[in-house]
Amino acid sequence: MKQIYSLFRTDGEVISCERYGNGHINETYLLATNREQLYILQKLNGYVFKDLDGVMKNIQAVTAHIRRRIKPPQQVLSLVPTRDGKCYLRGSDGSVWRMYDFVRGGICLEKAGCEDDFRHSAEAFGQFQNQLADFPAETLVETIPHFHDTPDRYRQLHEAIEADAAGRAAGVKAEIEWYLSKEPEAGALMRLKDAGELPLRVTHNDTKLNNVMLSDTDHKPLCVIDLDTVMPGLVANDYGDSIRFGASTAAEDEKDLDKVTMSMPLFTAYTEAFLKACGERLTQKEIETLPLGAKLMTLECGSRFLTDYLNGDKYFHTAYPEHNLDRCRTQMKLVKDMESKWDEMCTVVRKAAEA
Ligand code: ADP
Ligand code: GN1
Ligand code: MG
Repeated sequence: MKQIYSLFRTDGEVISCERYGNGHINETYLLATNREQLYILQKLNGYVFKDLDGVMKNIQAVTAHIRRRIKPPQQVLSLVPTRDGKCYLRGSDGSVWRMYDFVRGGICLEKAGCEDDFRHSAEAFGQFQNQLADFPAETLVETIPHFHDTPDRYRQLHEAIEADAAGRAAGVKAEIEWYLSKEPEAGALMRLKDAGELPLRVTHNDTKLNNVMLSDTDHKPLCVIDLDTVMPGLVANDYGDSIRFGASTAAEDEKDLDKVTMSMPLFTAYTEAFLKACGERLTQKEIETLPLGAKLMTLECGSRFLTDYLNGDKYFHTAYPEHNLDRCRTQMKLVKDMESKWDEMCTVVRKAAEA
């Protein structure tokens, strides 16, 4: 690692370098220097992102745009240049490495400790969308084509079932059958987008709770991170992915499905804060389709976990062989729970929009 980090302009000499965080995609390291500076070093995932130059170009442009709009204590990710003045490093093997200043005074939560924490994450993502509302969307590289095209995710699931590359399909017949039974519902948001009924906006597209940093003192929003997937997208998907991960009463990989439900108090807290943060800009149709975003993002993510399980765990980082399967099962349980709470979810959204 030394030959990598020594090529960046750190303040002081690096004295430790350890694997860090719980991201499923990049390789993340925390570095400390003898001048008490902390840095985040990341090896970008070249399997997931085919255009790594494009990813970095987007991040430079988006962070520069946000930097002009934030007020302290809010922060934005800040890239550390390489010694020859570039914003990332390309290794001789083609790998791409980047370094960020460590966001000081912040914490990343894996689970909302209380409704207020989740409320604050909603404010952060709502504000993030406002900050990018006047960003020239056409200049963004589509870092993962069809990222939240749920019918296309189903196409990939069909391919994975057909290929059965890891020989796992026979063992997960029930899961395959359930996901396929939901396929007719998968295209609802894409159809509205294609019909021009939902606008494309600059969205984050990966709005998990651990992709936002809150202040370590009062847990107020501090900094939105993980900007690799900032692209034109649907508001319902940003909202929905937050609900999928953060309103669950259990971890994404919980084995005991009895523990996995969608918490209505957390759902309500997020909805109220999100609509307050960006509500005025949203169309009536966008607001109406927020519950659909929650359900379809959960269905889509679950189908991606199942696809990756069938493909032999090529995409998401896994800690054990059944990891993607456990994740796919929690998403099934969450979708079912959302279906049982559907009317209540729609009422909460309607009331929050009227408030
Ligand atoms: P992945 O795409 O793999 O999820 P992230 O960019 O989200 O990668 O980083 C993984 C984790 O590293 C985050 O969840 C967060 O805990 C931590 N992290 C990333 N960037 C920073 C930063 N600039 N300051 C502090 N922590 C960070
Ligand atoms: C990945 O990078 P991370 O861990 O924040 C994934 C998301 C999934 C999520 C599931 C680029 O997010 O789309 O929803 O895992 N990111 C990418 O936890 O595929
Ligand atoms: Mg992340």
